[in-house]
Amino acid sequence: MAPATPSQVSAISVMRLSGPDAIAIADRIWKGKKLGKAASHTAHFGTVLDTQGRELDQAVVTIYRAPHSYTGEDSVEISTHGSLYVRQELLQSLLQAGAVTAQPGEFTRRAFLNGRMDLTQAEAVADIIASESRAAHKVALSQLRGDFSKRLDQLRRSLLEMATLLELELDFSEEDVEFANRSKLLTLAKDIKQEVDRLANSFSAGDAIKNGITTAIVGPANAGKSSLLNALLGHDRAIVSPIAGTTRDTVEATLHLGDHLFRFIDTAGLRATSDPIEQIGIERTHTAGSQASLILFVADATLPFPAESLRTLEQTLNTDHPSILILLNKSDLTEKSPLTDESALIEKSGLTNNSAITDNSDAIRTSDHVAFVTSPYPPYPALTISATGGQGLDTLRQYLTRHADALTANTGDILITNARHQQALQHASATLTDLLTALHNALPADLIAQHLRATLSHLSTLTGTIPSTEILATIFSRFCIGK
Ligand SMILES: Nc1nc2c(ncn2[C@@H]2O[C@H](COP(=O)(O)OP(=O)(O)OP(=O)(O)O)[C@@H](O)[C@H]2O)c(=O)[nH]1
Ligand SMILES: [Mg+2]
Repeated sequence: MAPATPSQVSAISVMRLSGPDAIAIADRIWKGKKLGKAASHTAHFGTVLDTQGRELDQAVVTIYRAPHSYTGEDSVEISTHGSLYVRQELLQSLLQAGAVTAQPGEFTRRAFLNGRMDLTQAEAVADIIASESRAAHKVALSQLRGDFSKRLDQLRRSLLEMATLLELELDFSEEDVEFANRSKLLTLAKDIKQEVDRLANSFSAGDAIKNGITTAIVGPANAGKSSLLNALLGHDRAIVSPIAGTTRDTVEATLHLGDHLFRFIDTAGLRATSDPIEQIGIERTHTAGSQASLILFVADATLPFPAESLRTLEQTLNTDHPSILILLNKSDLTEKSPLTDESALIEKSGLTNNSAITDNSDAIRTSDHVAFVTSPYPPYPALTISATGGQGLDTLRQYLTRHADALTANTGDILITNARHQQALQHASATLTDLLTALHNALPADLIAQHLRATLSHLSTLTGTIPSTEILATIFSRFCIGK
């Protein structure tokens, strides 16, 4: 038993019971039609009683009979008025009537153990509850529907077929027959590895969708990074001052743009400093940059472009193709604003080295086309803005949305959003490499079968066909009580 709604004053409050005695226990605190006789999927109006048998509240009780319930067991949902007092008294009353309190995620855990859903679907339940944007919700819903499970099932089936043929061959090893055509096996294993790798690699996009697209705001001290964060958020989140070195530590804030959630990280300004605390801050700036999906490099447009800072930053990034957008800020102070300088407009070809903008440059430029200027540091595109005046910020928002769209568009139909899934897929990919090597070297059937079985076992941990208690404990402890 557990409350399914939060501990707050609300219109209604729902208490949930599941298990073979659920309906009998509900009957003990109920005045109304006998619930023990009620059919599955029926709702009943009546009165719930407190520990003394006094009327507590009017309520609607919904009955679900096994196996047609969320958990697969007999279940009862009691909806009362959303008073904290009623909720507490009802809890006591149900405890006295024989119910026990549920652990976090226990309902979903039982649903999994009773075969109502597999592990990836159970995890999707937690994701859908936590989803904060349309994109995150869409991925979680697809996983809950079983799209990922079905794809895994297809992969497992193909592998099982191969394994069966190999086992047959082992049974008839005396006769030197080859049931499993080796070149067919090789093609199949290659295809499966390709799909497993694609799924494992979709994690970076999936993670960005689920937890927000990490966007680091980096650049020299005093360039207006914190002002930009505040302007994007529409409120003063970070401290802004004319003193260089104002931001000492990273400041995080989330914002919805289009269908996506962004996680902005304002950082300490890059400059030579002897202050040990500021140095730590600058180290953190580099870390934030290397972990970001997109870097907004903010520079003061009234000063020479700080190419050296950008070069140093580039060296700390662990990718050869970072997504960096240069923002030339304080354009309101430049004598001849690049915003009006038509000759500074970049041609389409000037954008071709940056993947996120290449596909979208036309669309962005039509609405606010003068904001993009010749880049002081190709291949990264540059945009003139004014964090305090607001110029160029609409274009920046469009750029961000399009970056997010591009990030999530090319990843195929199924995305993974869970580090556990990525790890299992990476393990499966490693054993598939062993399998391919064994096939290439025409190794004996028993060795090939061994790699096949290892791959199958990694894929099985995903859906929980072979769950370990440790995995189950980790997954369900992340749930809220009552789910
Ligand atoms: N005129 C003008 N001033 C700006 C603009 N953006 C920021 N400023 C000013 O520049 C100064 C520094 O701004 P911050 O946002 O604190 O700069 P920062 O990059 O976060 O600086 P550090 O945290 O020290 O690295 C402040 O006085 C801001 O008001 C702008 O677009 N135009
Ligand atoms: Mg700052």
